[in-house]
Amino acid sequence: MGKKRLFLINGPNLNMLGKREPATYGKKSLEDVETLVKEVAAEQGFEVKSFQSNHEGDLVDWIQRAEEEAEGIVINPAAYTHTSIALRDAISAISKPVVEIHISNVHERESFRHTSMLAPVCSGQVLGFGIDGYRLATLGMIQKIESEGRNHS
Ligand code: CA2
Repeated sequence: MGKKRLFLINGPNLNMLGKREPATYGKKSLEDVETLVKEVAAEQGFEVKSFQSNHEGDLVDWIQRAEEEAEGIVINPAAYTHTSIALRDAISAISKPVVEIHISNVHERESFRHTSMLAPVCSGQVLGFGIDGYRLATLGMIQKIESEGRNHS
């Protein structure tokens, strides 16, 4: 059997990380985030497939792919967090665990960021820890996968 795999999915505008708004989103690039998650996952024996898109339907496609190709998903859905029934339905339709991560503390920002359409169908949520939140989300995701495996065997 091959290595266990996680999907790292980043939503709209996160390709701008490190290029704009460092006060809110830090100085690290999306590539730095992907490297961080790959390193953290590799230490736990997992490989990572990483995907970023500005398009809602493409994100839906990747969530669906996880059912066959990954053990779980770490996702920053960005602005679609607050609006997307399509992403919520896609997460509901798969059996794999999904952890939602936000770089900023959305609860100290505008009220429209306080609601997540996705949190009720996710296994967990990490927010407000900057880029390091991706590390926490990845470790939490792997712990969940490993403990579910133990429960079922
Ligand atoms: O805090 C987060 O991670 C967010 O998911 C980021 C989203 C925002 O809509 C959510 O409410 C919270 C925005 C991502 C935009 O990313 C940028 C990065 C650098 C420069 C400009 C935008």
